[in-house]
Amino acid sequence: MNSILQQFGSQFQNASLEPISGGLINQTWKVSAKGESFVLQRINDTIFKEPAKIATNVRLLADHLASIGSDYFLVSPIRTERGEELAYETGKGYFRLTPFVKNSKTIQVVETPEQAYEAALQFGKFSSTFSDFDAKQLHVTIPNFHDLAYRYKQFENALLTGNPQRISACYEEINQKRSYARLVDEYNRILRNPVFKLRVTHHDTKISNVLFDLNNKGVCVIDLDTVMPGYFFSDVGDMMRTYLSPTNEEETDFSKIEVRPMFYHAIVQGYSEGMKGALSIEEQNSFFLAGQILIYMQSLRFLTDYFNNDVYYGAQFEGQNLIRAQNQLSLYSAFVRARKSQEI
Ligand code: GN1
Ligand code: MG
Repeated sequence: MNSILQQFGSQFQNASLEPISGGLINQTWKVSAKGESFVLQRINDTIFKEPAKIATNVRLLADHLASIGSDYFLVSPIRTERGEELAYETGKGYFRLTPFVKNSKTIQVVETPEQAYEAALQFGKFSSTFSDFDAKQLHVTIPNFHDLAYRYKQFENALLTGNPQRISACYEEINQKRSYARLVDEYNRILRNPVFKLRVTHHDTKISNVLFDLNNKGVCVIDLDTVMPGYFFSDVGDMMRTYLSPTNEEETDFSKIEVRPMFYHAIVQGYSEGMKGALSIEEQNSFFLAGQILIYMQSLRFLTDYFNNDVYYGAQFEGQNLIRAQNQLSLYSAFVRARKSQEI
């Protein structure tokens, strides 16, 4: 990676790199150079087909903050010596460098409702900070990313064109997915209803995308690759999907999957506060639906990828994406059970 780092200046000559694990899509390293720390990320350009759009989006947001004199903390990329927001090298791809925010940390698992509250507050603040910015100005970095109708179509297509052995062994999962297809109608209903507003939306609200300070207060959100015009259900729903259970999508022992009601209420409270009254009544009444849509969508995406021979998410072992899909279905059931018993 050293030739990439050189593009950012001679101070990186003897830089050391340490991989940071986490995401399924991009690769990330912590870089130390001359006593300072940075984060280097290789953008997966099979998935983000036009990485320059990400950089443009971050610049548009930063310009907007400057124009309104906001002190909102947006982690912007460091430019190369040639003034570019991305370093590129044939065969290696696109890289971005950002400062490592001092005295900050990330967490991998949500252990307390306070953490869920802090994160939700940050994601709410992020959207509400840009309430005077026309979200439609942002580039769409991944087309149809959280479009449930499109994801459902991809799933039905995979049933026609995917791996026949894998498909024929998944009779039950396929039926389950189809039995929840009414969520696609609910999703379409949201899109048609103007009380659900198009806003600057993060689209990847997992806990490791929030920086915390050393007193465990949220500082800001990071990983702005999927910041696009979107709807509240994406950010709220993905928090439900990733904060409610102490397990994540890799858990193979489904008996450990549970929905922790206090964490649900912490998300609702934190996000509502962060949005500073911008949510419509209908949006406020749709927190549960947001969770349903996102959990279901992720399960569909994993199963679709399993049928498509793991081309999108990859797999470290045979059947990994099937397990992820089943895990998310099991989370979906726990989520609905918690609602029925009025815990959430
Ligand atoms: C991907 O790479 P990561 O973990 O930030 C995916 C999300 C999924 C998530 C599931 C661009 O995010 O939509 O929810 O995996 N991002 C993309 O773990 O597809
Ligand atoms: Mg991400």
